[in-house]
Amino acid sequence: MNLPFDYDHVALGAFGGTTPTQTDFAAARVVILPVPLDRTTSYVPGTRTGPHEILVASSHMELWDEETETDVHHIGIYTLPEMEFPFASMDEVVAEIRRVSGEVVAHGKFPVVLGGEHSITPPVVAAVAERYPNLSVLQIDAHADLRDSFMGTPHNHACAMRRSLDHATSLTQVGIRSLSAEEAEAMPSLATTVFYDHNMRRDPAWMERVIDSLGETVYISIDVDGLDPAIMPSTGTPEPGGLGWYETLTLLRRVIERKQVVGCDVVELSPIPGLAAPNFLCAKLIYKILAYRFGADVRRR
Ligand SMILES: [Mn+2]
Repeated sequence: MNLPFDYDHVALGAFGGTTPTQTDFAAARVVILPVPLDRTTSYVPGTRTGPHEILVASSHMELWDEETETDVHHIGIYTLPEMEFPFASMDEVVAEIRRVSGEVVAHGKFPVVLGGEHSITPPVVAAVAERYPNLSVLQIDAHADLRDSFMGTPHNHACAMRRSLDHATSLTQVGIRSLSAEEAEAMPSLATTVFYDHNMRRDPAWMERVIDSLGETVYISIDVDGLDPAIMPSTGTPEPGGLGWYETLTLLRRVIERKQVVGCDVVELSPIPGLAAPNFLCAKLIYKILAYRFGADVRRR
């Protein structure tokens, strides 16, 4: 691996499989960063294998996207080896994720971070906000994740969005259907706009309101438990309700068309052995985001 920065983690396959020859880092527009962190999950563990299973599933995707009529992998998608953190404290883990994602962003790449638990998001948001000030975060999630600390640490996955707000200018939360009284009380004093799942069901204009709540520059964080567990059962803290597949795609496409989206993550996949569909959903979701974001650039070539 020939990288312009210091990187010492574990080797793995490439997003999209071997069909698109892995471009070199310098030529790639998109960099996939797999972060199999599974430290603070509170219910069902298993996010450690999430990035691996997304990459495996991605090697079985058709690379032609019929909706945008593009082969978006031509923009160059470079997959970094999995990050590993033996014996590191959460403070050290967070610092290393921030350092590496900062290098990716500093080289002008669009980062796609694969989780792993949601606590990987704040250091990525910190790194992205350093390059793009006034950053808005769009979070798709069942949970508010606004606790100031949980189970003795401010880096718990239940604090992911509270920590992200240390770096982002605003937060828009979509699909929320689980939070504590403490979080509900804190909300009015935080720079967040919340779209509760039950309200979205009664408001045909909710997507427009989401777009209106965002600034011009947006980072997207997708906790897969934001989706309906009927299509996404492979997650540690599932909640009934949530977004459907096409609803999710429509929202993402509209946001990407109207805003400057500068990076994203897909987190909290906790693969169930023998159940491929949710893993494949994650791979496809990422490829769709890239098709919406970079499809026009491929068509112009
Ligand atoms: Mn969640």
